Amino acid sequence: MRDTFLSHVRVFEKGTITVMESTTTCRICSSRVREFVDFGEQPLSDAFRDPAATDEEYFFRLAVGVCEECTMVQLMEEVPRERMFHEDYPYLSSGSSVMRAHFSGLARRFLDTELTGDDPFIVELGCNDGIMLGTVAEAGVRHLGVEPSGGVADRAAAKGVRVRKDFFEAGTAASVLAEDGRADVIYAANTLCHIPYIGSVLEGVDALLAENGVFVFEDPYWAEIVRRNSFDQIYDEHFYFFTAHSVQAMASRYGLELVDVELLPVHGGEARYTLARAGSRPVGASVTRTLRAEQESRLTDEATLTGFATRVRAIRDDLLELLQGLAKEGRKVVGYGATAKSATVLNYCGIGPDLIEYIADTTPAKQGRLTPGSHIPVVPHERFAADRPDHVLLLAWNHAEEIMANERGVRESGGAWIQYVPRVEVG
Ligand code: DWN
Ligand code: SAH
Repeated sequence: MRDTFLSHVRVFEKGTITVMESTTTCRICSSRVREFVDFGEQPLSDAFRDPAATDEEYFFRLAVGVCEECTMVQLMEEVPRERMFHEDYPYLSSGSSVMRAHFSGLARRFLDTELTGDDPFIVELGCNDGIMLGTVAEAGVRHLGVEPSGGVADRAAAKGVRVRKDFFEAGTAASVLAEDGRADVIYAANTLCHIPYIGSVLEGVDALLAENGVFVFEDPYWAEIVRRNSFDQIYDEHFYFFTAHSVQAMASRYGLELVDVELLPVHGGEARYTLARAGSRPVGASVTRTLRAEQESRLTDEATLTGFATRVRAIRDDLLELLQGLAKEGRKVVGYGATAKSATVLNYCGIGPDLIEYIADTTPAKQGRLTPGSHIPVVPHERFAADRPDHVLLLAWNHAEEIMANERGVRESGGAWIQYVPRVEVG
């Protein structure tokens, strides 16, 4: 059996072998991290491959552990950030109308409640294509997006958003402070959980945040991942899986306090945390309520975590059995949504082009490419609309309502959707 506390993993890079040591101590508090689920060797989730490429793919060991002290759930191993976030990072936040409404609504809320002073200033980490800051820019309010992925940052700039192409960390915060002064709001959606060096981010927040400012971030909520068995939220880019407990413990190490928690329906269940300087704002009832609920559901107890790992293995077996059965019957099975999440499902279950003919996706940078590791062709939506597949594996299940409404044709032509969270279902 693998020694989970002192594990080493081999990473093959273009013919040379690099030995990387896997994380064994908590990135927040340096205590011991206990591993509870292992998805094996996985590729970079957003590294959609040119079919003509001949270089070897990068793999790392995807496993998750929990800190025995501060309860932060985190990956055992870190992928270097430049491998994931670069000029060609393909994910476009604005690809979903539900998400566009979600973020413009939040921008308007910030404008009405937090950005009301003389010359307010908001900073967003990971602004992507400007899905949130576009509304702030339209309102003429001072803002800055900090976004390391050049291509998506350019799209934000084209919407009139002021962007700095950079990773946010303590050094970036110091330079933003020198140029623009303190921020009334620092915001990050689906980004803070992507940053293993979170201590540097929180030091940066401490330096940059106005005295009565707020640091607001939203990310997949660990309680929902456990409840829905949504194990595919676990992939290279998602390094942390927050709870109110772990966020509260983390905040207090940097002079910050958790003052509000809001549960969100998007992306399969997220939580939005608001931090303020300790003592600067009243702590809302939502904090106590969420902490109590987390305690009652024993979110990070051994039994909960082993139960989760067991259910994940069962989903893998059921999904594989279903797809193999359909292949034997000669059914036409395709996928929908070449998500980052799908890398975990496809590679963990061993699903390739023999079981899924192609995956339809609206993102131009993914089309014509192969999915990382599993090498399933990604095709434009038009091909999917013209075909009449028997079954469609919904890999973007977090957008199920939106997609199924747009793609009524699947059922109307006698086809069926396959879902795998919270369990394998066809219908
Ligand atoms: O945290 C992250 C989230 C916010 O976005 C990033 N690490 C990466 C990315 O994760 P993902 O790729 O799993 O996100 P989505 O939003 O589930 O991706 C949806 C995919 O489906 C996109 O490639 C676009 C595509 N899509 C489509 O083809 N038709 C989406 C919709 C709504 C559609 O109608
Ligand atoms: N906020 C968007 C994008 C999420 S994808 C949304 O919710 O849809 C994660 C984004 O974080 C990517 O665009 C990536 O380039 C960016 N990112 C990764 N590390 C970062 C860092 N250290 N600072 C700022 N952005 C970062």
